[in-house]
Amino acid sequence: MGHHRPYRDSQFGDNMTVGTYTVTYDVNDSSGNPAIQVVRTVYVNDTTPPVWVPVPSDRIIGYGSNLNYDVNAIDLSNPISYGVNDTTNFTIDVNGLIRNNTVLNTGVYFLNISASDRYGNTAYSIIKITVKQYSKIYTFDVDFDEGTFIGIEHGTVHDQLQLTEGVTTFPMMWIANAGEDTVSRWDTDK
Ligand SMILES: [Ca+2]
Ligand SMILES: [Ca+2]
Repeated sequence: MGHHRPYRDSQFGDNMTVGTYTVTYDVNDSSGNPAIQVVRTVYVNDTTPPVWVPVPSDRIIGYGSNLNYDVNAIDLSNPISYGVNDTTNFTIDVNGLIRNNTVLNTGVYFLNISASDRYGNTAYSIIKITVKQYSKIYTFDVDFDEGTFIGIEHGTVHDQLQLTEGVTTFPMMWIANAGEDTVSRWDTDK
């Protein structure tokens, strides 16, 4: 009984590319004399979807700002093509960079991202994109100084507002227009 010495082709590694391969086995007897050569054909298919690296995660953005989120999937059968289910609000480019198409309303968007290899095996990932209206609380002197004060100050007691001692005339007034659902601005210093 001879033993088998499989011939290993250089392209026949651990990570096999899709294709058809011919594998030749030279069978020797125990004395090393050549006996029978056996030829086998091996078919390699890719049936596995790409793998997310890292797995996409949820995003939170402020209203009026833009989403710029780059996702990545890897696979032996490149190139990978990316897709998103909501093409009204989002796009994804060939590198997996997700952007918004339009100004996103506040709320929650569930986005189904796909990554397909060259043979159509597809991985999916659903992420939640939250668009929030951030509000700012004005508490400190530095916050107050972002605006213009009329009739108030924060110098006597810091980090809070109080009425100024002197009488200040407001520089404008809004006057309701009789009979119309409108207002007019009246600059009192003119
Ligand atoms: Ca694959
Ligand atoms: Ca990417």
